[in-house]
Amino acid sequence: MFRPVALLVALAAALLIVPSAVAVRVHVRVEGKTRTIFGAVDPIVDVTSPSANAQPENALDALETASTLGEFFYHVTQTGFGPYIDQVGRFPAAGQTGWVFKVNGASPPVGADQVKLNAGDSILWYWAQFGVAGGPKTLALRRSGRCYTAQTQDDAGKTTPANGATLRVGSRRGVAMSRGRACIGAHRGLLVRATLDGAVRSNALP
Ligand code: B12
Repeated sequence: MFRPVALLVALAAALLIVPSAVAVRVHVRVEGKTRTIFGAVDPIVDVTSPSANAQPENALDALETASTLGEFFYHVTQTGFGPYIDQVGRFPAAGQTGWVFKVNGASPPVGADQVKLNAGDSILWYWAQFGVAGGPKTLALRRSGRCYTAQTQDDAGKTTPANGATLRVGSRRGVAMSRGRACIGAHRGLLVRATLDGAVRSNALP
């Protein structure tokens, strides 16, 4: 039979070991300049930190995990602010374009390695072109029955109906959304997503 002290020691040892084996389960998507690079449907992936000392897992680890699962290239360079993702897939950051990320719809004001992840978070990495008005809004698509609602999200995560958005059903011709809403018929096997000029394409839904 275990003595209480031995039991406590065994428990403490177990707790010390667990973190290096445990992953955080989050949604990850990577939207490129012209197409989705990883996770159109915002899949759940198990993100682990490459180093037990660097836990908890962060938004850079999420990109690393997606890159492994999706076999796509990305590149990190060290800058005065810390590690900077200067390329994902084919396109390097240049001039007013580059790679940015959001967590749960909002753009963190710090580098990806500084943003710790919690289970259930949604991480979106995307190619962005910046102008005088700032960067592009992102699009979030939801479904209720046969109707879809698209909203734009700014860097603070504030949502507004995606006026002028188009609902795309597979590669079929798009359906104009009215105030970011449209209802469609059966489309078995095809994924649906929303697009809007100047905004990052939405997640895909069945
Ligand atoms: C232009 C710019 C960008 C462009 C860079 C385009 C390019 N060609 O590479 C884009 C829009 C892509 C960008 C992205 C981001 N940026 Co920025 N960016 C700037 C800005 C306005 C100017 C930088 C610059 O050109 N300096 C002049 C050149 C000569 O110096 P440089 O050292 O070579 O600059 C490079 C680095 O700064 C790097 N870089 C740019 N942003 C960031 C952010 C981080 C965390 C790191 C490590 C590096 C980095 O890109 C620059 C050009 O290659 C600064 C604000 C400022 N005044 O510094 C913010 C700034 C550096 N960015 C910031 C942030 C938070 C980000 C993002 C993390 C935002 C996000 N949530 O995604 C991302 C980076 C994500 C990633 N890819 O790893 C913060 C950093 C705060 C902090 N303490 O960490 C700053 C200070 C703005 C702010 N006040 O909030 N950024």
